[in-house]
Amino acid sequence: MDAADWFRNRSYAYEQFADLETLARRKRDLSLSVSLVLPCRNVADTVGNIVDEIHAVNEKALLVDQILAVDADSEDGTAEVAASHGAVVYSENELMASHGGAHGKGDAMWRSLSVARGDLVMYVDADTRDFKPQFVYGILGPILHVPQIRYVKAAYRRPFKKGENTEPDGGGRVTELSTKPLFNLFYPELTGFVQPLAGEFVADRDLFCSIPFLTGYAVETGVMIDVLKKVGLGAMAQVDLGTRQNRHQPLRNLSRMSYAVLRAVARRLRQDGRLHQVRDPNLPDQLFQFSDYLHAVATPEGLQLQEYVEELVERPPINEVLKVG
Ligand SMILES: Nc1nc2c(ncn2[C@@H]2O[C@H](COP(=O)(O)OP(=O)(O)OP(=O)(O)O)[C@@H](O)[C@H]2O)c(=O)[nH]1
Ligand SMILES: [Mg+2]
Repeated sequence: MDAADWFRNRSYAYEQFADLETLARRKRDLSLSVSLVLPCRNVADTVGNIVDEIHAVNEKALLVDQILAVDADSEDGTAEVAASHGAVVYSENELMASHGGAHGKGDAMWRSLSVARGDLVMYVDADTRDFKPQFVYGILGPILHVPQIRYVKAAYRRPFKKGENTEPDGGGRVTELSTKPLFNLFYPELTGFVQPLAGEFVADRDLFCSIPFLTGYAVETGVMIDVLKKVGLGAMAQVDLGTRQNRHQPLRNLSRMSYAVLRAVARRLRQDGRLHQVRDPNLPDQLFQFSDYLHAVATPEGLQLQEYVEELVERPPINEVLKVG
């Protein structure tokens, strides 16, 4: 299965799973429980509403059995807010404490597996401002309904808000400028993902417990590559959730976040021996024969996989050309 086939067969829309009763029945029939993990660092302003929305979904149909907030000992009262709305709160530093202090987001997610009891574990970023019910049921839809699927990633449009102005697709700068180009070059199987860095994704706990987790902001990149290696592209899926608005970080912070993504890819490339298989459409013997740049995007009309031909011509040193002529 190449990326284009995968995109056609494994992209879903949340509306397909909006019948919560059916989804909950399916979950009961399969005897599956679900843990939802919220990695939290200074999200007192958003986490309460997110936990409320999860409870609201549960009142319609029981989809989430355990709501965990794993907090970076935030100073803004995140832990108190999350607890008062009914999440079970852990400090990231008290979990797996023998491993020392936690190293950022990825470590918090890894440590949460020591207390997440669910057969399915779902991670959800806690800085979403416009959290909607489909962030819960949409992501669970494909993994509950399609037996081959073991990992589901969120897809959405990401508006960029500055003051009064909103750019509908201006968010997700690290994704667009680092992750997608890197995947095109080194992990072309993954180019069909619209939001490869989305913090909203689910898998069975056995899968998460059998792969390494990179710490900090390298976690999503590492999990994508390691899940691909473990279960193959056919067991992965994405679901369009509409739009997602979150807090924006300053460009300067994104430089370091990009570096984390690059390091994750570089480390796996070396381990996988893929450096010698770099996908360059101008060279023969390609692993994947599709056009040069695959760009997966979310649009008001749904998810699209756009293809661009990017010429990269290498001119010889001009001395060599001029002296012949
Ligand atoms: N426990 C814990 N959570 C963290 C840490 N860093 C970030 N988070 C949480 O992880 C989620 C995503 O982190 P963000 O900093 O928003 O990173 P991002 O979503 O990749 O980046 P943006 O696109 O700029 O939002 C949020 O819920 C954060 O509060 C950390 O060190 N520890
Ligand atoms: Mg965020």
